[in-house]
Order: sequence, then structure tokens, then C-alpha cells
Amino acid sequence: MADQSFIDWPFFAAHNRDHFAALKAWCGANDAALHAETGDVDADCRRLVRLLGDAGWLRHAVPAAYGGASETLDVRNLCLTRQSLAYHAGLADFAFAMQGLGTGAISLFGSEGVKQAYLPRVASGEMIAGFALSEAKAGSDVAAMETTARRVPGGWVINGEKTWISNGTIADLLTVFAHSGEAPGARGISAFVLPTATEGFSVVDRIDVIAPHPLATIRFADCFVPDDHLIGEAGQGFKIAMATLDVFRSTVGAAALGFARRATDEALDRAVNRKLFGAPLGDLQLTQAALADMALGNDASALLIYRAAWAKDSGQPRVTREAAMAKLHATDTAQQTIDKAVQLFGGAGVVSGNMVERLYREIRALRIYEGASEVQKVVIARAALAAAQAREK
Ligand code: COS
Repeated sequence: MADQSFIDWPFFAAHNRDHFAALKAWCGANDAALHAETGDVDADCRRLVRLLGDAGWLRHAVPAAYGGASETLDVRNLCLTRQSLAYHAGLADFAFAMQGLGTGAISLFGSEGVKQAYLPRVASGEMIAGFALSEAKAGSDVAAMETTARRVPGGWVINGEKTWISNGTIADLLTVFAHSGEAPGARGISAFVLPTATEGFSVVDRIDVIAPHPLATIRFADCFVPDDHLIGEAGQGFKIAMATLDVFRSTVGAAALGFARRATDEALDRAVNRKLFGAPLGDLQLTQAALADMALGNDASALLIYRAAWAKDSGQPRVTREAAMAKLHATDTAQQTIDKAVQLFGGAGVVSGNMVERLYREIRALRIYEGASEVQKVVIARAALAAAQAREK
């Protein structure tokens, strides 16, 4: 059982503590169902979305007026959910996370009609969502995207190709970002809701990765979306993407923390039960050094994650810096923590199916998606420089 003491920290309100306790109990009772994998990752993911929807957990991914659990997206509950699910099963965390990220821009900036049409069905697990931002030539450099949106009577026509799209093979609706021509670069991007049943949408390629997820390259060939499927205002898409990531980057850190806490528990179990040189592995000071690093890393990550989540929930308009710190620290530290756990397991740690082997594969992508570690450093450094320049004035 992972260290739970963080839940008593002052960042949390009673509703967060109640949510964490209820979800923890549910995950414990449903561990086998969260893990059941058939080898068909699309089918597994669809099943997990249904499972989480039926149990009511997906309600935390949308606001209360549209079938959600809290009036506005409660970032602390999003983080607690991801941390708890990731502790049990990476794919379950992914299934939850994408319902939130895939509709985050709609929840924050969408038209009333679009919110009512889609959010309740995402909260129930009836519809699966995705976030289509990245392109082959536009990952960290979002503004370099080549997908276009052209205004036509009654709506917009979207053309282009996106890649590394989570849920690309199974999504029912996507938040799509495209150049719409109001201005060059970042100021000429707009955001749209695009149901994948739209004529002209296709999956070009499935992408196989070290920890299987439904990942794909997708294409839009003259896809028409009606006017009310524009999210926010035309030309505001870059800011909408960044504001959405402000909410969800802390949650990536929380998922990493869930993986790291699981690795720590596996390592502690090993340290207590594995005998070496006639004594438990945990008696060796080098083992203790590794365990100390893990415990320290977990608490430091948790402090940064829940600081960022609390700041957002408390109404701070921009938490870009705080969310970047949380994601950067939690994902990089989790990678080190899991690597240490693998080392403590020796040969058993790299055997397929061992929990720490799974975690070792699961964690890697989190240092890349939703803003690579390098992007987070840029964000943090810019904030520090801007503060220093402001003090000079
Ligand atoms: N919320 C609201 N607005 C924001 C914002 C935020 N979090 N971050 C930036 N903006 C605004 C800026 O204020 C600026 O507005 P003005 O033009 O009115 O001044 C505008 O957006 C452009 O911002 P900036 O100049 O910082 O843009 P850059 O192109 O320099 O951004 C980084 C650089 C690298 C930070 C950005 O492109 C980024 O985060 N890239 C990673 C994207 C990513 O996460 N990809 C993964 C896809 S999801 S799996």
C-alpha cells in the first residue's frame, strides 16, 4: 500500500479526500478488471472507458452542467484519479486521461450546443475523445502545423494529417487544431470539434509503441464541421491549446507519480522479502540509498503536482509555470525511481510481465507527450526571466 500521508496536506478539500478514498477502494476491488488485457489494445481501451464510465469516474473529466462531478474541472480530482489509476494499470489511466484532454478545450471554451451534444456522452463512456494537435513537423513547435481550416458557408473545411494521436484508432470525437489564416504562425490557429464519423476522416497508420496504446496517424480530407464546432474564437486556437495543457500537464505528473509510487511499493516489498548475504536486501545501505531517493522523489513530485492543481482550482488564471514544474519533475523523477526499482529486482526486473518491467515501459512516453521535458524547461526559464525583467523596471 503506497504512502497515503499526502492526502492530509492542506492543498486538499474534503471532497478531494472523499474522492480519493472512494476511488482507492474501487481500484482495490477492481484490480483484475483494470488489468485484463486481450492483446487487442483498441478493444481493451474501449472496455476500460466503459468500465470507468459505468463506475462514474469519467464524470471527473467534464463539468457538472454536462454530466460531470464538479462545477468546473477540478484539477486536484483529475490528478488524484490519474495517480490512483496509474498505480494499478497504465492503460486505465490513459483511458481516463484522454476523456479529459480530448474534451478539455470544449469544457473550457466550447459553444453551449457542442458541450451539450458531446460532454455527457464522454462522461458516461459512450463516446471516446482525442486531442489532435501534433503533426510530423509540428511537435514541440506547435505553430509549425500544416493542417488547414478554410471557412465555407455554414462552417469550415479541414485538411491535413496529424500524428502521435492518442485514441486515434478508436476516438468518436477529436479536438483538432488547424491553421485558419487570421494571421501567420501561432495567431492564425483555430480549434474545432470533429466527430470521426465525418466524411473524409481516416486512420492512416496505427503506431506501435513500447507500452501499447491506441496511437495513430490520422488524415482529414475535406472534412466539414459546422460553425458551432469552432471552439472559442477563430485565431485563438494556440492559446486554447496552451490553456488546455495548463490544466492537464499537472495530471501527467500525477500519472507519473502513480507509476513511481507503485514501483516504490514493489521495491519495498522486495527489500523486505528478498534475502541476500543472509539478510533482507533492505539491510544493505546501497538499497537504503535507493529507497530514500524514491521516497524523497515521490514527495517532492507530489508537492509540485498538488501545488499546481491547488493553484488552478483556487482560481489562479495562469498556472503554466507551476504545471510545467510539476510535469517536468514528476516524470523525470518517476523514470529514475522506476529504474532503481528494476535494479533492485535484478534479472526478474526485466522479465516481460513483471510489474516493474511494465512500469519501465509505461513511464517513458510521459517525458515526451503534452510538452517534452525540454519544453517544460523553456516554459520555466521564460517565467523566471520575465519575473527578473519585471523587477528591473
Ligand atoms: N495560456 C494562455 N495563453 C498562452 C499560454 C497559456 N498557457 N501560453 C502561451 N500563451 C499565449 C501567449 O501569451 C502568446 O500570446 P500573445 O501572442 O497574445 O502574446 C501566445 O500564446 C504565444 O505564446 P508564446 O510566444 O509563448 O509561444 P511559443 O510558440 O514561443 O510557445 C512553447 C513555445 C514551446 C512553450 C509551446 O509551443 C509549447 O508548449 N509547445 C509544446 C506543445 C505540446 O505540448 N505538444 C504536445 C502535444 S499534446 S500530446
